Amino acid sequence: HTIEQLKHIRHNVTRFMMMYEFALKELETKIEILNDEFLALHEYNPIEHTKSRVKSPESLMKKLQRKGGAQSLDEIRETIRDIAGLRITCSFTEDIYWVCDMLKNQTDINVIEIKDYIKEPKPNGYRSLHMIIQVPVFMSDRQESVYVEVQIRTIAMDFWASLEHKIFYKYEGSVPTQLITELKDAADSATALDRKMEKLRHEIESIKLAEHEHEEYEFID
Ligand code: 0O2
Repeated sequence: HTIEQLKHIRHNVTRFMMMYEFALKELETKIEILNDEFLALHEYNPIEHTKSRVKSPESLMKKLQRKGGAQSLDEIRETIRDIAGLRITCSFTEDIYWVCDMLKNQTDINVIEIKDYIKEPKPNGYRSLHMIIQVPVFMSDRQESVYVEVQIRTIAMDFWASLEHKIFYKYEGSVPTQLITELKDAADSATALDRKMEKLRHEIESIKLAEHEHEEYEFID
């Protein structure tokens, strides 16, 4: 390649990666609006926190190799749909489906795929709701539909997944059987905790409702 050609490639790659940063910025604002609105109306935060990342070039190259490579940036874009990732952590499992529905309802968002690893956890115990969506990004000379992978989980699911991820990498994929069993056991405990917390939440809500009805009754008297 000549210097000019290399400059051109670099320019295109920079623009390509920037597109994912923009898509994440847009999506994060959308999530913030939903959360703030919900907080104002219900005095409650369905989202604990969010974390976004653009895949590192090393990790992108590895995944591309696994998928058989690509000839152009357009091909990379279609093959690797998690270059931009947003992880949303909620307190309760119910909130996960609320966030998912809210994203589905946004008319400028295209939902491409949903994988529900909560209803059907992975054999190792991994739970999370994954969505592949397309977000429109408006730039000076064009509009792009950008793929983003959204992972929505509870705090317990996130705690488990981050530990499992570390262990998986430490053992480079070949985790000892004993650890696999213990991890599965921990995943079951995380599921039980999520159920327990949701049950408590419902109990607290019904107490609040009863108090509210009682106050109204006194007011009418
Ligand atoms: P990283 O480093 O988190 O980005 P794909 O490989 O994406 O084409 P797949 O495997 O069907 O197809 O995608 P899936 O199941 O939606 O999972 C993609 C991402 O979910 C992973 O990204 C992880 O972030 C997370 N994930 C999936 N399974 C597990 C699991 O068993 N344990 C943990 N800790 N995370 C999981 P990457 O690219 O693998 O890694």
